[in-house]
Amino acid sequence: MPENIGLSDTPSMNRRSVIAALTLGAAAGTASCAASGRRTGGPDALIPGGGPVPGFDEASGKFILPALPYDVAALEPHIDAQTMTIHHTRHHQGYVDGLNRAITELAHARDRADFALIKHWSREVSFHGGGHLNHTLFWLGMAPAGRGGGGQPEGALARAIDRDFGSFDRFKAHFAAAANAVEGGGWAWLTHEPASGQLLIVQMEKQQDMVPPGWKPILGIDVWEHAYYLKYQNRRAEYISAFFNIINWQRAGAIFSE
Ligand code: MN3
Repeated sequence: MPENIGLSDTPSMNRRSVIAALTLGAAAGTASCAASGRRTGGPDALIPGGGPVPGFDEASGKFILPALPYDVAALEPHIDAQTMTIHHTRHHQGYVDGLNRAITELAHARDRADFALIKHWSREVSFHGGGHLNHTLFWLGMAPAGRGGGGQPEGALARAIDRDFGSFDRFKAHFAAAANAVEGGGWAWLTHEPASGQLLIVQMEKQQDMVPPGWKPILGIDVWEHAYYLKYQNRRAEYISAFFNIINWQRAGAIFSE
């Protein structure tokens, strides 16, 4: 995802600062990251003053699983604790591991000057890198209902939603329909298209397909079955409806205005 929906137009942004920009919105709450000595954010931080950066460990040079910014049960009843635990510690960890593995394999390929598997490992970087960043953004994009989650956007983002969708209710119906109609595993994202300045809702297939480069991800919902099946089974629309109770609109607004 870094290349698909990167947050910055700054050519000098490297991998780390992209991740910093993508993940700092609610990172002030990830105390365990600070405790473990991971690097702190630079000028690309979404929250003034920066904060600990989840998702990459400077010391080891490896991607890591960021701590959740809230307790695993904090989003109940909309997302249950068991789903959160499995989703975070199994699925998201799998993307982290897959990304690290693919990067290592590509280094080995360069060492050997053997690019027979270049298509496979390049795709693995894209898929698992997308999975890592998508999930990091997803956790940070939610907050407990009534304690930062739910309600409606305010300020510039609210005005842009009214301008581009007609009203918040029309946006909500559009976003929910897009998410509900994703075929197989994927996401729906509210994005900012930089050339026109419009907000556009797009589907993402798998973890990386169909979001154009440079489009800023403002709000995303994971509609892979692993995100909801334990609680909602086949009722994806109920899960999407519940998601609106836990959207962290303050963070979405900060990303939009950044
Ligand atoms: Mn997922």
